[in-house]
Amino acid sequence: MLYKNMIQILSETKDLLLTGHVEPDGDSVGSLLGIYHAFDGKNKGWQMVLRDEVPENLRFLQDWNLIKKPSNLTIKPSAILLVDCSDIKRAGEEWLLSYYEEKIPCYVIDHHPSDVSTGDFSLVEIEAAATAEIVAAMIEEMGIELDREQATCLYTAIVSDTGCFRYLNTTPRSMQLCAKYLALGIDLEPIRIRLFEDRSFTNMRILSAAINSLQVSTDGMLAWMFVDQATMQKYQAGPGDCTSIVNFSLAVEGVKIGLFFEEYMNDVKVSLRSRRGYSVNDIAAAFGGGGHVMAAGCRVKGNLATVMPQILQAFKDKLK
Ligand SMILES: [Mn+2]
Repeated sequence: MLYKNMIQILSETKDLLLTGHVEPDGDSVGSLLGIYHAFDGKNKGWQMVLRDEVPENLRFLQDWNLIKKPSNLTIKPSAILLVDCSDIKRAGEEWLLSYYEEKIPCYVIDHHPSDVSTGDFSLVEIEAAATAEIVAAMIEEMGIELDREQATCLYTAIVSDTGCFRYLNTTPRSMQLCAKYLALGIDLEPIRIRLFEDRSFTNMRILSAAINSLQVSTDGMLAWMFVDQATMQKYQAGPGDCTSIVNFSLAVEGVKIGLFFEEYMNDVKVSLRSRRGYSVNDIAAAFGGGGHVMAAGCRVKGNLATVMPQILQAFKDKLK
C-alpha cells in the first residue's frame, strides 16, 4: 500500500527536488537516477541535487551529469524527496533549509534505521539491503520495464551497498533483482572495476601511509589506522582519495572493529567497520555521524590528537 501511495504522490508531483545524503555512494546516486528515470523526471521538471559531487567512479551511470549542485538548482521546488537519507541533516541541511522552511512537503525513501525523519510521507524499509531495492519494488508495482542503462543504475546501487553480495545485508531479494538486471545485458566488468578495484594513485599512497600507522589493541579486537593532515597535504588528498582504506584495518585476523582516521584542517573524518555481532553506528551517532550497524562514519571537530583518543576510548569501553 505504501508503494502505491508513494507512486501516486510522485506521479502527481511536478518540480520535485530530489536529493540524497552527503558524500554520495553507489546506492544514493543509483537510486536517485532510478527514481528520476522511472517517473520520467525530465518531463515533470524534476531536478536532482546533491551537496557533494558525484564520485568519479560513478560517472558511468546514465545521466549522472544531470545531478546538480545546490547553487545550480533552477526550479522553485514544490516538494522535496530524500533518497537513501531520511533527514535533511544527512543531506547537508544548510542548503536545503531555505526550501524546507517554505514548508513544502518532504518525502523519504530510505533503508537506514533512524530516529529522526524529516518526512511528511516516508517509505522506509530497514531490511532492504539498498534503497534501490525499494525503488525496484516501486518500479515493479508501476509495471515499468527497465532498459539496460536503468538496470545498470539499480544494479550498481545494490552491489554497492551489499559489497558485491558479501555483506550480511544481502538477501535473496538483492540477488533476484540483480539476476533480473543481469539478464538485461548489463556489463559487469566496468561496474566491478569501478566500484571495487580501481584506486587512484593518491589513494594507494594514502593507503600505504595508513598501513604504516596500523595499530591493534592488546586484546586484538580493535585495530586503527590514521593519516595526518601533513600527509594528506603532501599527497594533495581529500576525503575522496581515502575510499575503502578503512577495510584494511579489519583485515587483521581476529579484529572485530576497525577504524580509520583522516585529519583535515578543522576536523577528523572517522570511518568505522565491524564484524558480525559488533556495532559501530551507535558510537558514530554519539559523535554526530551515522550509517549502518557494521559500516558507519562521522566527522568530529578537532585534530588527531584530540579526536582519536576519545573514539578509541569509546570503543575500548564498549569492548570491555
Ligand atoms: Mn544505501
